[in-house]
Amino acid sequence: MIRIAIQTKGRLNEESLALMKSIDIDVESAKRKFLSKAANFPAEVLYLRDDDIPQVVSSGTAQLGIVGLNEVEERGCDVEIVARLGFGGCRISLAVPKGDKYEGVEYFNGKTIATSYPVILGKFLKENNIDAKIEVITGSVEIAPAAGIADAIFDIVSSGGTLVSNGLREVERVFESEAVLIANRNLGSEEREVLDEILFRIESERVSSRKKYLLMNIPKDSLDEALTILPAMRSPTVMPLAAEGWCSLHSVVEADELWNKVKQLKAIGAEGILVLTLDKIIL
Ligand code: PRT
Ligand code: ZN
Repeated sequence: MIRIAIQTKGRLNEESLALMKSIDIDVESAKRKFLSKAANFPAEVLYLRDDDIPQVVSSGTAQLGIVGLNEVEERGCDVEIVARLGFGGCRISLAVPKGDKYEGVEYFNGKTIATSYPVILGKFLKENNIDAKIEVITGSVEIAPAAGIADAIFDIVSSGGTLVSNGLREVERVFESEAVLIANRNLGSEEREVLDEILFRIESERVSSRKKYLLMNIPKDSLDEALTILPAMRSPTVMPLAAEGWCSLHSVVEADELWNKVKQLKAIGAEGILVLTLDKIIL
């Protein structure tokens, strides 16, 4: 049995649960229980605030966790980052009032910067030899300059809309983040096996989401050409059709090449082209 810490509510909750579902680990949402055992997998989910997840995983109260890389870095907890999950993308940036002249990081010398990420900011300032005061605020950092609490801010940016609506300008992108799967450093062999199974399923899911399954009828005369257009995982499947001179061709293609392939196949006489979404690809 492995315990996975997931955010109770907030920006990462929904996609963390969607990820669990996509790899067929069925757990109940946090609305019902703070600890939910999967019906069909040796795992249970522990719902927590994201701030607590790195610590809980590093101490071993949970063996795994899904959390923003920014939280892992800020808490400085010793955990293994086992997978980047491709959602919750954001950055932590320095922003200044939009009217201020900004010519480089020296701007921040002698300034006060409001943030909820003092550790990451402190490291950046040290690396750049900047002597600035860090004012720690836990919420609504973006209002600090207008409220006279600070000269600038260091905060999470995603679309940039919050900065614009608060009259601020992003000047330094300091830390790139996304949701990551973290693991305790001292997993037992059984826990490691469950983690490997989870990683295997995540990878299968990732591979299948980038591919499409393609079926079509094609004149036998065009088959050789079709096979050069469609390099499948090993080779495409070709089946005879009752209609004389035709066969059915099945293949897997990269989703971002789909329309280009379809165009080429139509040009050599393919008909009745079906495009299917793949649920899983087990390589
Ligand atoms: O309650 P709990 O402590 O669990 O949650 P929380 O309120 O601390 O965190 P939450 O749910 O807001 O964010 C969880 C994680 O999502 C963060 O640690 C990041 O890893 C990630 N993430 C991705 C974001 C954003 N995008 C984001 N845009 N976290 C916060 N924001 C906020 C940001 O603070 C700012 O106020 O959104 C605003 C900026 O957004 P834009 O789009 O206007 O630039
Ligand atoms: Zn939080």
